[in-house]
Amino acid sequence: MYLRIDRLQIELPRPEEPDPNAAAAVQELLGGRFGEMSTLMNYTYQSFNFRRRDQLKPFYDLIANIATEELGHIELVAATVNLLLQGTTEPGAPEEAPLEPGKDARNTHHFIATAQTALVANSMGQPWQGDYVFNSGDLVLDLLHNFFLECGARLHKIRVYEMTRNPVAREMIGYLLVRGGVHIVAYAKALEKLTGVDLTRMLPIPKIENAKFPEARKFEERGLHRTLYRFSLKDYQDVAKIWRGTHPDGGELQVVDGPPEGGEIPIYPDVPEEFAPGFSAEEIAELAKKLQR
Ligand code: MN3
Repeated sequence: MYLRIDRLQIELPRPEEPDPNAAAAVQELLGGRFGEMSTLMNYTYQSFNFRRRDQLKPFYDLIANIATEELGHIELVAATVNLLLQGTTEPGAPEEAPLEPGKDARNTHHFIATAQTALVANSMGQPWQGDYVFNSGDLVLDLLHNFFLECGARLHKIRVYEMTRNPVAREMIGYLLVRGGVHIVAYAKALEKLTGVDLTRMLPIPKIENAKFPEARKFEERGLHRTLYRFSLKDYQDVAKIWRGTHPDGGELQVVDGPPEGGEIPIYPDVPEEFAPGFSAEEIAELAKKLQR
């Protein structure tokens, strides 16, 4: 089962202006084949379906614990999409076509389907699909797939970074490059334990260091690339049997018992031209007063 903390894994900067086309590009990192929905659901189902947890617990703990971190990653990318879309349209009567800016935006679904918030879809609007989940039951093959998935995810993050200078998007990507880097090394270490093969010699894929990205570098300077968070009150302790020793780039690996401190979830304003959340500002204030009682 899950407990939930009402915070984002980092504090996101607030945008100075709307950037709906950056939001459309960022969708790839949420609902694309190599997006956070895919890492989340791959590790989640691999943990649900894991065989011989009694004997192979460190590998189970690693997959289950990383799955839980990924739940916070979809949350972070969704918040980024929402912030980038914020302010794209202004209130107005229907005959004034207040949603007209959405007509020429890359993703019209943001304006028609979700009232300018995140979709479970990629940058072209294609819905995330369950067959992005690979779970063969062969532990080495599943871990090898996860290593590949994280490297593909890294490539896509870097390409989206190269598509937008938006500081909100880049902050999120910088952080997730570092966290994805942890997961790449973690799956490589798990495979080394099982087979003796050192996959870290292939890294980085693609051949560019995280430190080349200022928004990733600052998180690495805080040691986050060497840190595995344990996302549980008491469980998944055996991650420390895999996440130990030195990082391929140097420095000691460490397990932190608990989540990152994180940042606040933004409060999204009402968007009357989208009829969301469906009450006027005065009615919302009135409701808030009533709910206080
Ligand atoms: Mn992730």
